[in-house]
Amino acid sequence: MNYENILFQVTDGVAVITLNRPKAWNALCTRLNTELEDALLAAEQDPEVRVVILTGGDKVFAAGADLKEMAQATPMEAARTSALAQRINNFLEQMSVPVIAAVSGLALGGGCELALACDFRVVAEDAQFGLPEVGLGILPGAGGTQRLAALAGAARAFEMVLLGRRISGAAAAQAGLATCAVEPGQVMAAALEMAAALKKNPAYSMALAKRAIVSGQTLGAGAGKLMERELFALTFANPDQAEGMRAFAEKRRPSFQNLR
Ligand code: DAK
Repeated sequence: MNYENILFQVTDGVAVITLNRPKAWNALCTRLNTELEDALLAAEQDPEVRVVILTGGDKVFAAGADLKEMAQATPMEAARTSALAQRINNFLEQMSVPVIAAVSGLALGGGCELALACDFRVVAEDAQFGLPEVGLGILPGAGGTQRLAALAGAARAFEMVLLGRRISGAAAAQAGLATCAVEPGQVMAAALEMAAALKKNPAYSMALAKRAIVSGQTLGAGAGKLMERELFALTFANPDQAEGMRAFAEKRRPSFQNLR
């Protein structure tokens, strides 16, 4: 697919996807979402890719769904675009590689929901997270109500969703909504540093550990623990389990194959 609204680059096992529609504050139009879904699939299918970083660049992460497009949509078009947005956010959780959102500037509405669907959020201290949908007569429809409450608690979710209050990147890190907040201008460097740390761990056990965490979040803790038990057993089907334990016994660094 020819990308017009995103940039996609893989370097040393790190796939960087950059939302790139600056004139519309990276508003998530259907074309952008279609390209994003395509790039995420490509990253998942590339065995060389170990980590995905999703960013909007230095100025803005994304100002939400494309309101101009949404305002004119027929009910059938609205159904298709909302299915696409939900597919993307669910796929981010289902990917076998860790996904880091690198957030500078505004992450509003669907942009905030997109960041919340990633596994890590490395954010600028002065970034702004907000869910203004209720003020527009709709509500966050791409999983935001659930993911926000799970990450930062129902009290914060009520405040941000019903009152439409924005919070800064620094406050988001304190509230558990972001993984860490760094100085503006240092976001991509911090995300790449995190990617390098993730790459040291074997791909398959990270993939299964991610699946166990997400299963508990989506199915409940009881089902999550059952999944965890089965997934734990599955790690023994991958050569990196034997290598990790052999390296420990031999007091050396493991040399993982990273099959996933
Ligand atoms: N959509 C379309 N265009 C946008 C946009 C957006 N969200 N945000 C900005 N733009 C466009 C502006 O229309 C303007 O275009 P031109 O007039 O130049 O053609 C250009 O970007 C520059 O914007 P401004 O002139 O407004 O610039 P300012 O610096 O004054 O303000 C701003 C920037 C980002 C603060 C402001 O534009 C703004 O407040 N934008 C809207 C933010 C917002 O309300 N976002 C939430 C949208 S609702 C669902 C999935 C997802 C969703 C719902 C359901 N399902 C799966 C069911 C998500 C909903 C949302 O995200």
